[in-house]
Amino acid sequence: MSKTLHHRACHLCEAICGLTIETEVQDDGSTQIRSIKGDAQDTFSRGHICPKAVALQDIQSDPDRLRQPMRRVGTEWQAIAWDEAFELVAERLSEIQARHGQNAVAIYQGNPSVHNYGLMTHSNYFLGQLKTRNRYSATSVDQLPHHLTSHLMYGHGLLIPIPDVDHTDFMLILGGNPLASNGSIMTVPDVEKRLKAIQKRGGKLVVVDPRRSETAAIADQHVFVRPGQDAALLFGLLNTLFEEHLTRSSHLPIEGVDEVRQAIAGFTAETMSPRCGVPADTIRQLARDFAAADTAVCYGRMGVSTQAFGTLCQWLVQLINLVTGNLDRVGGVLCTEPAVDLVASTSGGHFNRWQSRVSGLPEYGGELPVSALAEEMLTPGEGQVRALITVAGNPVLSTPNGRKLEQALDGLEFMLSVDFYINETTRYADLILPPTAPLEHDHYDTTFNLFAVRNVTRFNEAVLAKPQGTLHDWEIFVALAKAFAAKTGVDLKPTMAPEQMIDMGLRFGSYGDKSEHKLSLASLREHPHGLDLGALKPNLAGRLKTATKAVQAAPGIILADLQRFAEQPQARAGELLLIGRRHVRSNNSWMHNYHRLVKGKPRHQLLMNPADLAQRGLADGQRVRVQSRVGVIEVEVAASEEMMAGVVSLPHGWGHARPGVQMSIASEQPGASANDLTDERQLDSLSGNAALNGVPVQVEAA
Ligand SMILES: Nc1nc2c(c(=O)[nH]1)N[C@H]1C(S)=C(S)[C@@H](COP(=O)(O)OP(=O)(O)OC[C@H]3O[C@@H](n4cnc5c(=O)[nH]c(N)nc54)[C@H](O)[C@@H]3O)O[C@H]1N2
Ligand SMILES: Nc1nc2c(c(=O)[nH]1)N[C@H]1C(S)=C(S)[C@@H](COP(=O)(O)OP(=O)(O)OC[C@H]3O[C@@H](n4cnc5c(=O)[nH]c(N)nc54)[C@H](O)[C@@H]3O)O[C@H]1N2
Ligand code: SF4
Ligand SMILES: [Mo]
Repeated sequence: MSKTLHHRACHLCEAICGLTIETEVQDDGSTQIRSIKGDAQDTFSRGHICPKAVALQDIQSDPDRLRQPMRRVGTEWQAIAWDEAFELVAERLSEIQARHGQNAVAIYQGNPSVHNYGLMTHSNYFLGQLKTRNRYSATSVDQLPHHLTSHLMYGHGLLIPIPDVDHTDFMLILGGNPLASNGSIMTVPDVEKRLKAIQKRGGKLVVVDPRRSETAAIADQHVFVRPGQDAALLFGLLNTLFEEHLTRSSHLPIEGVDEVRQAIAGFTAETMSPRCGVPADTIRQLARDFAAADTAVCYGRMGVSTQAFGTLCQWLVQLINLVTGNLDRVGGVLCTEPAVDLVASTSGGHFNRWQSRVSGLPEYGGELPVSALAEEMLTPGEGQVRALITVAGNPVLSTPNGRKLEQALDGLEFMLSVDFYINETTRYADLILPPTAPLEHDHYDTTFNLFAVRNVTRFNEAVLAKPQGTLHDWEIFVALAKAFAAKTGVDLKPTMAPEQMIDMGLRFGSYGDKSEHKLSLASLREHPHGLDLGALKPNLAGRLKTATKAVQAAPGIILADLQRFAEQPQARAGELLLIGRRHVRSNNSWMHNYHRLVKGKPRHQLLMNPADLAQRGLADGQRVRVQSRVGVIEVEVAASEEMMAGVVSLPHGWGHARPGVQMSIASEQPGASANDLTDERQLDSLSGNAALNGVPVQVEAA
């Protein structure tokens, strides 16, 4: 029996750790995975691995994972041939568009769409042909405020400055828990060691979070903040920097700083303190500490973008780095120079060119906010959505008011899912097309090299051969494109394989044919542990894509949003606010079907401060009813000193006890869905991003 060692990047989360995977050919000719370990020779991830990567072998062997197209007939699923499936899609979608117009077909693309490069290169080959304005994705339950802010300030939604974790002296994290998430919009494998290294070289780590998270627990300082009120804290910080003359000049061309200074003159630490629940002295001292550090980073993630003032938060984060001279500076925040550069090769994007039909929510980059999806299906009238395509997504569990979305899915004329599970969402599909599993296709990270804390690049071959009769995601989209073009009489331009596109991207990129590196697919193949292209360096001045080629510190639509912030009603006394959390053994909604990850004590309880429990006469471990405007769930409550009083925490992605879900292990430990409580009307109305954090709830004994 022959054994082989493979070197391969993990693309389950944003950290892109290098793995060493041993496979063995069995007597019957099949290949089995023997072990999955961190790759010590990857100079970026340095051997780091987390439990999810070990579960790649469970994804591979999971009997619940679909391996052939499945068509639903009533509540029954029947296998059908690929060609028949493609023909069915072309027939149904072209017919629905002919009857009801192009916008009658909606598209939702989930999170793995940006992790699986074949979906990045080819999903639009088919989806683009549909020419629908009803495009949605997980972006608007996640990082839309980051893109909008970069689009407005730097001229490109992907030009996002990344924390220079390895060189900074002071790191201020708001609403991110990299010890659980392994970093986000900050590709930083081995993050715990890197954060502790800041402290070892005499620097400081400060975490702002309504929960004393795993990251807060290792920090030098943890500040509790009232959920959804980080903008108040950030205004207080920025105002203090101006008022106490703690600013530093920048080498960058910048327009609008004085306008900002005037606009926020009233937002002092003292006036902001009651809103965010952080003492004014703490706010002022934090501003002084930040400004006094030689280099410093302010970083705000999930917890501060998925809230009512998500865009204000991301803008304020940028401004704090900017006015302290830490934007585009070693030890501050810096933009990457990736080998395949989506910033260079795409235009800066657009915002609010059209709006959603029912609620008038703004488009960004051709997508509408997913909070509008259910109402676009449920509200009759011209332009009503009648069909849906989901790609690598589970919006029933991951978007606000999942129960309303279920109702909407139930009424569709046709639904197609490209996914390998029959889960809470895909059970409504008429047809499921399953792609190959992660280790069965090759990988180049088009997305997360762009957000990495060093300039890195790597290409890896598939670890396992593609089983007979299966297709990669990209091949499914090519086949769909051909079937649809044939049906509608469209002339389809030829395409090439993802790896060929990457080869071109590499060779035309800044490390390509015209550089000393001469990177190409062939040269990356010779470096399966990845290539380090050096530390991030200042480059923003040359990369700005704004009309004036200057940083726009005071975009008009953001300044206009200050009014909404000033007028926000105060929280009601005694109200509990719901927030989310992540765990290192879980990955959004889809990795609960692997025994290795879910074994042991449940990790999906509602966490609540002991004082809040006592006040309601509740006990640790009891089952409780949690109610919001939109729904009610039952869940076990756990007393936790980690929680700020008045705040409860529930992870999303659970709630597998829905009828028809065919994920046997997940169904045994179902948990409840946080998004049966989150409210599709609670938004960062500027961007349309969902406000998943800070949802008012009542909790009582079940
Ligand atoms: N309350 C609350 N809600 C949240 C969040 C929160 O913090 N709190 N987080 C939000 C965030 S940040 C995100 S990104 C979203 C995620 O939301 P979604 O992207 O909608 O959901 P996932 O759970 O990532 O589901 C991924 C789906 O893709 C499938 N899949 C996995 N790999 C592949 C592949 O290679 N190809 C294909 N075709 N399918 C694949 C899986 O089977 C699964 O069905 O959830 C959001 N929702
Ligand atoms: N293990 C694991 N890793 C993952 C994922 C996963 O599901 N599991 N998902 C991946 C995805 S899609 C993403 S987008 C990233 C997200 O990565 P992160 O942004 O690091 O997300 P979380 O770990 O959810 O951390 C969010 C933190 O925000 C806090 N928070 C909630 N509300 C507020 C608030 O109002 N203000 C402040 N200041 N803090 C608040 C929460 O308590 C929590 O500690 O993680 C990725 N990595
Ligand atoms: S942290 Fe875990 S899931 Fe994320 S890339 Fe690394 S090994 Fe994979
Ligand atoms: Mo995400």
